[in-house]
Amino acid sequence: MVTFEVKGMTCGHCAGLITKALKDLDSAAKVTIDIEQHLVSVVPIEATVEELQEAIVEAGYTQMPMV
Ligand SMILES: [Cu+2]
Repeated sequence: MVTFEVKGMTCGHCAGLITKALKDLDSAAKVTIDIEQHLVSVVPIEATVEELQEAIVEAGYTQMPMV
């Protein structure tokens, strides 16, 4: 599992957009979102971490990978 901190994700609408972007990239991935903590956790099946990051950015959000 990889977790990203997504600064601009503030409501369910944002969470929905990000979930859709990630699922479009990797339909079998498991996506868990914590809006209050601005965290997006992904268990990717096919996508790389880099591709997941790109999908979040392309959806219009800036993100930082959590170490
Ligand atoms: Cu929002």
